[in-house]
Amino acid sequence: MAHRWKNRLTDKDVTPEALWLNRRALIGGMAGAGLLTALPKAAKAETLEPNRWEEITAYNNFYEFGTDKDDPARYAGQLTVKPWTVKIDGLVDRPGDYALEDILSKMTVEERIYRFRCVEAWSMVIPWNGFELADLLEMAGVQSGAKYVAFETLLRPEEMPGVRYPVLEWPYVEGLRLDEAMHPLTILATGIYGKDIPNQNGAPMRLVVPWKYGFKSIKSIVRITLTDTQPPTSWNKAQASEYGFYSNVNPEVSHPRWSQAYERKVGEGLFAKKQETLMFNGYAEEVAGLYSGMDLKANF
Ligand SMILES: Nc1nc2c(c(=O)[nH]1)N[C@H]1C(S)=C(S)[C@@H](COP(=O)(O)O)O[C@H]1N2
Ligand SMILES: [Mo]
Repeated sequence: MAHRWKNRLTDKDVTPEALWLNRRALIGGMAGAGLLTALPKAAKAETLEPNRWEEITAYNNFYEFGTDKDDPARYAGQLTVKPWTVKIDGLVDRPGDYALEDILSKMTVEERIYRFRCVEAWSMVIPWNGFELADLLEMAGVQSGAKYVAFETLLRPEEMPGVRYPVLEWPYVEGLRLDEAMHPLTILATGIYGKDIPNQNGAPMRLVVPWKYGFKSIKSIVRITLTDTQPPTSWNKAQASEYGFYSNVNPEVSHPRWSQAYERKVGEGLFAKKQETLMFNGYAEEVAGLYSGMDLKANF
């Protein structure tokens, strides 16, 4: 299917692969703000010693494999990603279990380049391979009553040591409004830097929504449900005052405990000048229209 979006970024903008591979170490040098510090106290106390949390905030991002800094890389290798099926259900004409191989045989998988925020404070430009979510939704036939799309990650305790701990409610879930889901910038990624996506990055298929904070990009998706009501999301369930449904990158709306107005480029070092975070992560031209008339401070 023809892509409807023109890339403005070039090869020169892409974060060198070596820097991407080492980003955990680079980012880990920074103390302080991070997503997981926001977890309810009860969850923290039950599962981890307090002195570990600084580390966790800076390093981890696939909690099904654990919250230690190198757990995802260490344990995600054991995840069985072939064969893989995605259940598409709810308000669709053709509900069912779709085999990823069948889906891919009908899609044009292209290398797309996005400017992408990681761990909510660092910017990178990542070349993802994937296809538009809209193409898959059209394959399933979206019914007229559908207003939202709900996503669910695999929950397979034998292969996911982290789900023993109630750091989040499992399975990990996310959601988009239907118009966000149908936007050409919203992709299902199956590759990165021209290779299969590594398990710890969400193999074999993860969402990428480049104008939203990183946690909206749900990994290892097994179910996509079209609904008429706004679906729950994992981070909103964990801490509603800090993580809203929309989670659009917005320098004007601070996280309750830290500013989100500035970011650093991965690889430029801790003492490099921070750059201003761009509205919608630099994609305002493409996506601002989706939110016209909405109060983005209330709908954060
Ligand atoms: N299923 C699942 N998806 C997830 C997460 C997770 O813990 N489980 N972490 C999210 C967070 S907080 C971030 S920042 C991104 C990180 O993606 P990356 O590892 O490709 O940088 O994945 C998101 N998707
Ligand atoms: Mo994150």
